[in-house]
Formats: sequence, C-alpha cells, structure tokens
Amino acid sequence: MKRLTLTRFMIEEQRRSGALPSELRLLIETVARACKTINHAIGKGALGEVLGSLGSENVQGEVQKKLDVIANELLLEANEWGGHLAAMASEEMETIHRIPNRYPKGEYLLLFDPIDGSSNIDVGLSVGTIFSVLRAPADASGREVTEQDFLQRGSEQVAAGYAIYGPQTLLVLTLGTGVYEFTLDREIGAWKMTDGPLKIPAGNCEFAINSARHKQWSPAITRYIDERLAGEDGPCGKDYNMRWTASMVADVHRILKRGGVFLYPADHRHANKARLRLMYEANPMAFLIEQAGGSANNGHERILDILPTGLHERVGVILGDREEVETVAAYGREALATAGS
Ligand code: FDP
Repeated sequence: MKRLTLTRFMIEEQRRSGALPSELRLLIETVARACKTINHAIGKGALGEVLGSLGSENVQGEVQKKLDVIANELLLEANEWGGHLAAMASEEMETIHRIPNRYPKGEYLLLFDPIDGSSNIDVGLSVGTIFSVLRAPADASGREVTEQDFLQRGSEQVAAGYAIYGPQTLLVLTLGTGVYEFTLDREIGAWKMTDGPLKIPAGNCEFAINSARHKQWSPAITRYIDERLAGEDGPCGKDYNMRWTASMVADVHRILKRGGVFLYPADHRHANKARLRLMYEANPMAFLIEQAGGSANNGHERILDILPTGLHERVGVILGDREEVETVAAYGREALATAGS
C-alpha cells in the first residue's frame, strides 16, 4: 500500500492551505529526525548503556535518567543550526536555550519534554517525546529572546505533537488542521502516514488516573471516579475500565485512538501543586486533543486559555472525551458553588 510520507504530507498541506510556512515545515522535519535518533538510542537499551540514572537532578528536583539527558542533547543539537528557531526550552533545562550567534536565527520557539514517562525507560515500556511550537513575539526580532517571550497561551501554538517509542515508533502531529499519525518505517527510515485525521471515539468507558494519589483529589474528582467505579449499579449505569501506563504520551495516544479520559488533577490539599508541566506537556497534548474533537481543562479552565507565569509551571490536567471532561468540570463548578454558598 502506498502511503504518504511526513515530508509529502507537509508539502501538500503547504500547497493546500498556504498556512504552513516552509520554515515551520523544515522545523517539524528536524524534530521528527531527532526523534528517529532518540528512538535508535532507546532501542539499544542496556546494550547501548543508556539505561539507569545519572545521579543528577533537573530543575524540577527529579532524578535525571541517562536517556533524559541524551534525548535533550539530541534535540538541542538537531535544532540549533537550521535557522528556524530563536530559542528552545525543555523540561531538562532551567532556563531557555538561545540559538548561538554563530547560527542564523528564525522566528519560532520550540519547547519539549525529551523523554516523557521516564519511569518506564528501565523496564522497557513505552516512553515518548512531546513538543510544542510557538512564534516568537513580533517585537523580539533584532533583540535577544527572553523567557518572557515563551509565556504565551497554549492557543498560540502553531504546531504540536509527540513521538512514542513503543511496539511501533509513531509520530503524532497537529499543525492546527487536524491530527495525523505517522509510523516510522524502520527499514527505510521514513515516517509514513498510518492514520488521520484522528477523531476521538465517543463513549468509551475508560479512564486513566493514578489512584494511589486519591488523597490529593478534590471532592469533584473523587465524585467522578467513585461514580465510575460503582459501574452498572451507580449513577452512570455502566461499567468502566481503568488504564494507567505512567507515561502521558502512551495514555494520550490510547485516548486519541480508542477514546476515554485522562486525569492528573492538581493536588487539592496544596494550592498550585500539580504534576504535569503546562508549557511542554499539557499545552501540546491539549492542542492535539482539541484538534481531534476532544476537550482539555485543569478542572475548571480550558488549558489552552491559561496564561503561563513560568516556563516550568505545573497544572492539573483532565483531557479526552469531550462529554467526560465536561462532566468533571461540571462537578468542579458544582463543588465550588456549594463551598461558596
Ligand atoms: P514522568 O515524570 O515519569 O516523565 O511527565 C510526567 C509523567 O511522567 C507523565 O508522563 C505520567 O503520566 C506521570 O508523570 C506519571 O506519574 P505517576 O508517577 O504519578 O504515575
């Protein structure tokens, strides 16, 4: 079967809509190429001596795995010299990485989580790379890009996606005109379209949450999960299934293909305490999910509407099937109203 390659898909998209600048297309090609190299490193596993921790911590206070650092370096190196970017930011770096003066600079900003789901690396389960592309503010040309320039709402993203290193290596991409899945043809090294435009199947009774954190849930989240656990005998009148891979990329991919809802709510007991990072985890995933007909909020506010206050800001995340996400938000609003009355 003849399949569209990523390159051809983007060139046709460029011709069709005229809204995909060559610079952005080349930037996506570069990110996709870096993901192939990361895939290669991951695939070697213990044979490549890439497993295990480094003993160092990243800016979030998390122990860095060797592959976190390797993948971060691969993405920086691949994207530094192409002339499409003004700067990059990553989960693994405290502050932004400006394009060195020896290279030409472009108008885009790239953010990434080089390895998402790191706890899965050493046990051979699926991990991924998440990325988000923003445009540098118009007034940034001719001056040094700052961290402040990155602090844009997720609705400003011009592209987002992830690679998933699992049984197959996949790239899932949105340029704001639908979501497309590409599978890496490992024999010839090309990304070939295998699905899209993706549309989240409605009505799949499946939720993904780390239930060990139930102490941290708000009354609204507890109510939502309890009702689903009650199954046929509860208010939902049907049985639900649960899945948790501890890799957001894998959980989100399952939802894009099969439906359901993903929840990593903020810690209800501590104001502003959440797990997932807004700018390079929640925003790109929210963009993909909305483009596939789903919904994404932090429990009460649309994720793509949040104005970030810091590069590594964390946020509660509820995303997936539009109806399920709306139910969680409605329970949240009800709980707020009751608390306020
Ligand atoms: P990780 O820190 O292992 O890279 O990015 C956060 C994340 O993975 C998500 O991919 C995943 O959904 C979550 O953390 C796993 O959290 P738990 O440890 O609570 O399972």
